[in-house]
Amino acid sequence: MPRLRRLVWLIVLALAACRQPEVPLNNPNLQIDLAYEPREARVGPAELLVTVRRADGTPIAEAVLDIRGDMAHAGMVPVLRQALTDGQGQARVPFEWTMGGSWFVEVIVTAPDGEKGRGFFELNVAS
Ligand SMILES: [Cu+2]
Repeated sequence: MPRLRRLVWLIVLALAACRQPEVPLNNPNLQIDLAYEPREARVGPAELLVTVRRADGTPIAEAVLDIRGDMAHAGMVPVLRQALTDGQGQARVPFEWTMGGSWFVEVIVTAPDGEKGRGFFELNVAS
């Protein structure tokens, strides 16, 4: 029995080590906005417009964006993109809605000073 318990602990520790540290949702220091074109999302190519600002509205340039678009149901291949914000704190990111239905877009932002924030957006994509 002690040996089994030790094995279980090792597995628990290994899983904990693998998990990425949770990035805070809606960090007030990193205001993340998402818009997209076409403005009425439908299946096909699209463009995401991500804007990142400080709480006082100052744009954050050269922030790294890790973007993941996925659907509410299981089994989809997520649409992953990386981008960097410009001097206006904006990035235009070529994207694609690969299926109609309920989507979410998660944007993890890493500012140049290392601060992180996460934005989470839900939308419906027409077929
Ligand atoms: Cu789907």
